[in-house]
Amino acid sequence: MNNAIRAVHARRIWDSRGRPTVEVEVSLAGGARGRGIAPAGTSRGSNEAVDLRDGGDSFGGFGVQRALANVNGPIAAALENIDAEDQERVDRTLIQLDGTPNKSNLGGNAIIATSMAVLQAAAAAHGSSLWRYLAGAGPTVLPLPEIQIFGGGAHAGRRTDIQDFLIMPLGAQSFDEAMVMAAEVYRAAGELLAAKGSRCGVADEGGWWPDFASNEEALGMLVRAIDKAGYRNGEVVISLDIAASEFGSRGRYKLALEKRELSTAEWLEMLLGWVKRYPIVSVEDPVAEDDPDGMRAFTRAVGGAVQVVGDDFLVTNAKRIEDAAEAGQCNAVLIKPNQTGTMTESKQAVAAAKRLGWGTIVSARSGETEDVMIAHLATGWNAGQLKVGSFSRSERMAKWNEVLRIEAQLGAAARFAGAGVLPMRGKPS
Ligand code: 2PG
Ligand code: MG
Repeated sequence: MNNAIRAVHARRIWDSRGRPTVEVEVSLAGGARGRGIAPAGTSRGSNEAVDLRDGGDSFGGFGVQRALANVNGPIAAALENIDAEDQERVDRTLIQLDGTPNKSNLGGNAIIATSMAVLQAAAAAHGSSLWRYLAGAGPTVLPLPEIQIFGGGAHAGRRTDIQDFLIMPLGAQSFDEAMVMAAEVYRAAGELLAAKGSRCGVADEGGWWPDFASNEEALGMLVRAIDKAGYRNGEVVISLDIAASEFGSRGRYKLALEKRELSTAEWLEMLLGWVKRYPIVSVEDPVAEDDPDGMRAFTRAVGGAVQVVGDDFLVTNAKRIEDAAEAGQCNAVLIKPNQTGTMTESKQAVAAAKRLGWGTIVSARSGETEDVMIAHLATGWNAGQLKVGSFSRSERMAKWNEVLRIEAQLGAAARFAGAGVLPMRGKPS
């Protein structure tokens, strides 16, 4: 059998924050090879798969020697001779071998890198690009991008409480045009910040690291940047990743920048005021992961006019997505493969969300590498949306650039996901 797994090998490489991470190479009997690299989050949900780190003094405790040993030892032995095209069997084997609900035994980093590498090897054996292998005969749209302009929260020394101030180029007709719009807004925002003397470099995902006096000041500046770049009437709109678990718990929200502590009701009132006053079409993790009532209240209050995305709240888990839908929480999900730990479980999360008519956004992590796999997952799974960070730093640009290559491969058949992929009624203005 040409697609039988012959060898699985892990090595230590380094991520965009200069921390160790796990790279896995898989080779098949017929000679095809695939590579997977584990990304790493900072603002993590407490129900995510857990990375295995060595602890101790080296690399701030982020070493991955134990995770590498797990791949090169038990994982390699368990996968030998399994058909790489049978991804479900591969992932089931990994899950059973680990034996914990959060993959903490072998390590989420060891498992996701292996699962990714097997999928890449299977696509290579087919002689196809990964996106084409995944899409098969199904429909494919090039994803609507969410591009970070200002980085804050845990990715920028908590300079703002809100983590990501992003844009969505709803007026673009193609992915190529979407990138042009992102470039212009990113540049305009940088110029405005520099003129004000508050540009302090870039944050972990490449967005400008700002010096603002309040969270709302960032929103005002973003609107000015969109205007300065020449976009009008909803051509470019705003998306926020609040990442509220980073500053809220047990119904209390501590806005360090504004030296205020709010109850869930007060916090939601503030957030809903922003939604009313600014062209915001998408809000991710508006409340903390331990505030399901707050999530329901926010989802109900925006009444289908805004995409409400669960990240820490749903952790790419099909069951959590179904339960949240039942409870009236969220209408979209962020898909981060390393939150759940395998390709199969990630795909199941996409399928569950699609069945519900939800938005699906494939997302990078704040710790990334040159790996461009998520560009292929977003397209091949027909997710409709892609979030990879900002418009600088090569670990981000590599992914945007890869979608441009996929768009070119599709040629005349390329279809760009416009506002229609958002799970709301009609086009927001
Ligand atoms: C998020 C991600 C990416 P992290 O919260 O959506 O922006 O951050 O990878 O640190 O969890
Ligand atoms: Mg998030």
